Amino acid sequence: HSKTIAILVPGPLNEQALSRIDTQFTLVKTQDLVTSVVPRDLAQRIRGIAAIIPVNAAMMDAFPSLEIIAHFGVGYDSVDVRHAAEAGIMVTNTPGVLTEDVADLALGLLLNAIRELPRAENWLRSGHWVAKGPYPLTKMTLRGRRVGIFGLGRVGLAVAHRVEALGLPVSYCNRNAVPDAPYPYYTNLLELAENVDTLISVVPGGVATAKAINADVLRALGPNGVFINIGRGSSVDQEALIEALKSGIIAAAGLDVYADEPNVPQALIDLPNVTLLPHVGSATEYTRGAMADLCVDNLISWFSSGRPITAVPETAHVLPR
Ligand code: 8YV
Repeated sequence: HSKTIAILVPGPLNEQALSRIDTQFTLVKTQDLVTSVVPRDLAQRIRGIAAIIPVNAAMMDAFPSLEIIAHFGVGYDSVDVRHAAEAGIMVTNTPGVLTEDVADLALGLLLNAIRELPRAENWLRSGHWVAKGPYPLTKMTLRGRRVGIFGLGRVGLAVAHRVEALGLPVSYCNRNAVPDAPYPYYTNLLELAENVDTLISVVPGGVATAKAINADVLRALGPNGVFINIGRGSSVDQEALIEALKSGIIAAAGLDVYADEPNVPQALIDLPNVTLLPHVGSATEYTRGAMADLCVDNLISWFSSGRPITAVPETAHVLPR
């Protein structure tokens, strides 16, 4: 591929993705997307961006030859896709390759929250097993639970299959009913929450889902309620969640995503009935490698054939210049 094509990588990116971009294209690496750090003549030559960090309208406009933004990740709420579509800029993401690992993490959080696995392990590690005896019986169990899944996309479906294997009934809420999904469908999240005690959120970020999981939804889950989030922190009213966990409005939570990553409120960290992970849903070498390949393959495909592999729906119509 043409070394004349310059690809900007602002901020951190997977090593495998970086090295493949460097082999195929002219790699321009910067700390962040402050455009002033890219010399003017070089900025003119940037035809693609590969990034995890947010890309807004001003950043797109700063690169007059920009054709494609290859986002590293399936959720692309950090990219202003509306502006990209208007400006004729293709945006791609990395769906599919991370589905199973992310779905596995939902189960991990569910088991951690309900069976208190991190605390039980800590009991052993801190010598309590010897000194004080067995770990106390847990108040919660998975048995008898009804699970609601908010967002039945690729990952949501993979979570549903896992929950079925646990022997628990699944229902869901989604923008639209999913054809062939054998689970009861609710158009309304509050209604779903009223009919389950365990809610797993797998929705993307953005305005459509902003703070969708609010105080009312949490209250509807009830005092035995468990909330799991592997989607985006922006979909939760984090203050309401902290209050619900503090006051027993729900029983427990398991979180991989937060409102303002990597900042997790101390109030959340101080709570004993929440299990917290540092956004590791897709964080295996195996899956991150596959995401890296898909991210770079999108660039290669675009510049060699004018078609990306996994365009986001908002820019699927965009054609090469
Ligand atoms: C991140 C994710 O992209 O794919 C997503 O939407 O949230 C994660 O896989 C990943 O953390 C980027 O490094």
